[in-house]
Amino acid sequence: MGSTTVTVGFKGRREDARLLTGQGRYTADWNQPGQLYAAFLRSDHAHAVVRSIDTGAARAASGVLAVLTGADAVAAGFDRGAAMMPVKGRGEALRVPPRPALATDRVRFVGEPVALVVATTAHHAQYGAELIEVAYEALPAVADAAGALASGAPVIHASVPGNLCFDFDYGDAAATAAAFAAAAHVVRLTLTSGRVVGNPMEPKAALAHWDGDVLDLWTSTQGMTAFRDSLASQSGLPAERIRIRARDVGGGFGIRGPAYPEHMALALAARITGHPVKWVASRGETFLSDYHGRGLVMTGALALDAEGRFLALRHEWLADQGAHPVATGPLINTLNPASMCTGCYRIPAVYGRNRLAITNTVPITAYRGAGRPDMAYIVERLVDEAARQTGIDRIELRRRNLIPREAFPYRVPAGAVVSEYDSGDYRAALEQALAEADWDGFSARRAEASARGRFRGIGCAVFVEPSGGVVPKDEVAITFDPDGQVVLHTVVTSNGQGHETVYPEIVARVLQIDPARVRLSAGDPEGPRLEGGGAFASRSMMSHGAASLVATREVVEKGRALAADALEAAVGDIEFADGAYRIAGTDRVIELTALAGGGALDTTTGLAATRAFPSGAHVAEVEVDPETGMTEVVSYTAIDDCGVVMNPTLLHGQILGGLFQGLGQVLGELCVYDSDGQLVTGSFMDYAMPRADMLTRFSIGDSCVPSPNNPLGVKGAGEAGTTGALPAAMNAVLDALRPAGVTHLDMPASARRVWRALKEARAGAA
Ligand code: SMO
Repeated sequence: MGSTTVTVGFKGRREDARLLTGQGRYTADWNQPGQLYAAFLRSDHAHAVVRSIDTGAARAASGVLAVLTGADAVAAGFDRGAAMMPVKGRGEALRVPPRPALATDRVRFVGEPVALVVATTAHHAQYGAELIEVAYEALPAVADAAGALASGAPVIHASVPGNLCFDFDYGDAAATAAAFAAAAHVVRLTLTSGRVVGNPMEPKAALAHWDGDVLDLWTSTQGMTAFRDSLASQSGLPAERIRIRARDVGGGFGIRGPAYPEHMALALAARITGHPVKWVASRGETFLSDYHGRGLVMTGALALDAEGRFLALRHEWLADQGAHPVATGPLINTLNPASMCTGCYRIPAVYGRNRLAITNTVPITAYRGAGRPDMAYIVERLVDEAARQTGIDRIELRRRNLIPREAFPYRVPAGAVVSEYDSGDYRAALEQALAEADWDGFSARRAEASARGRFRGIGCAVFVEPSGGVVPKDEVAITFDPDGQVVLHTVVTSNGQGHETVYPEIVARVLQIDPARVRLSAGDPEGPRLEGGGAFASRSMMSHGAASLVATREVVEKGRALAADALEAAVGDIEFADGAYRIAGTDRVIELTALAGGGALDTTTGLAATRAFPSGAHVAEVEVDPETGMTEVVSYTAIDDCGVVMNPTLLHGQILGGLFQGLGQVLGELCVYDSDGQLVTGSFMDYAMPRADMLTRFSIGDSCVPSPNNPLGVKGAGEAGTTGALPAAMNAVLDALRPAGVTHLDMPASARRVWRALKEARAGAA
């Protein structure tokens, strides 16, 4: 249970040689004999009535074999909306309007698929799409959540009055009100977590092919079962007649979880033409149609007593859901953040209300962190603000209020939202991060920066987040190749996490053999039939990793009885070590794999993955150039409790990737719509993706408290970097700017915004 700091050192992963030499197999790499190519015609209106669609010229164009419109989608029954929301809100269920694979009489966001052209080449399909004439009648559009809920706003779906698709609350309103009434200090902040675009390296792509009445769909996905079920619920196709095929996936981030209308349209096109149909999105289509993330306006209020003890918290969130509630969008804006609504602090009362609005924009779903970075962000900015207002040092204020190690399991006072932090030592992580970041030496560094004309700031964040999610059971199977290779089968496929490296290591550790003797077979529809979820909510280690451990132990026990028979000894006399059984005290040995013939050791095991709560303490240090507003993260320290560390290289790679994704949002990423619903940031020219030089000095360490909730003791790491980065880095930016009179700033701290904030502060002071 000790704490260790591990300096990041990169050791190769098993999949790297394949992936780095162009031998990865992404969706676009799959082909089927006789395949055709598709192109989508997308709406260029944010909100319009579709009066008519003339497909005549397109159908007559060279190479074009079919043109599909919304009428085809409706005729096929591919027109159901789908969004996950297991609870009711304030008396009403989530409103999910129907959603055809292709728009019918109305378009509701720029980029919405309107027609699909199938042709002999991708270029012919694209050319055909340009020949389609759509008669639109423009309607007033609304591109922001507050505007959508305002009276008189255009109604986007007849079945969603006032554009409010879900109204949710949690906690104890009365207790919270009483605590606020008795408070010595009340701190209030309204912050945005702006809309961002996931932008996986691999754009959305699919190859649809009907094998009789079974749909084979090659596509990039975070989980074949969730994807299959998502496609089934939107299309009405029975799940057992859908086979999702994915090998390598070039990034997930939440947005590769669900099936999209494009997938349904391609399935339909393959059925109608009788040919496999392939489509690979352009980067422009990624911006226009991959579901976006965040899109929040959050108001938080913290009540403190005279000694700085936290008494109560109040949250009020306004979440933009885009033109349709989809996939986990509603969940991640309600239950996910509510499960961590008091952050790492002992706060007796909390009340939160989340309103989810429909707007004329791309729908929103989970995006790395999925509501958690936002909650960590508002809580940790409130704590810094409380420190400023009360005059209590911001670290001291945190020390006073952190949940102590002996208080676990800790039940969050979120009312009907049941959430119990499993384990942690937040104070230890904080102290470790402060030491590693040389927090106490900051004033000298600030003075030195000041002498160079730069504003230097330091910020910290302590955070906790639920990981795991909602899958009842995750199964893995172990089989044996005739040549003695152990094969681990999982339903989960990697979208960059290094499963090929780490899952075999878990099996090999139990068997005490070289991991090279274990091979991962992930997501093979022809492999053993397995139930289970995919890679989301930082879960694939606690779910499939833990199941691999349990399954391998079962294999060893099965083998023990067989070994006893083979060696003609009592089971009690059989020892297992180094992949072999031995009669204790003798040299009579038999290899485990020698007993595996005829499937004798084949094992399928399922595990119900229980949530865990990874946590961490991060410190960011930034410098701002007041002449340009350019903000640079000069150093970053991340101390994370992801539970037991399975493979430090992969763990720290996850943390680092998460940091970049969080810092991307802090420093530059923002998806902007005009008030009329036109997407302004539709390419990398306008949308500032983070680059490798954004963070060059960093230290990533572990402060491990094992989770009691799974056999590996792991907690998940995929989203921790992002969750910590938002509050830590923005607190640092504010710390840099406050001496210059800036009291408030929203993400991203882009040069333009920072420069303007400094200018306004100077004008205000003058
Ligand atoms: S944002 Mo995630 O894939 O739960």
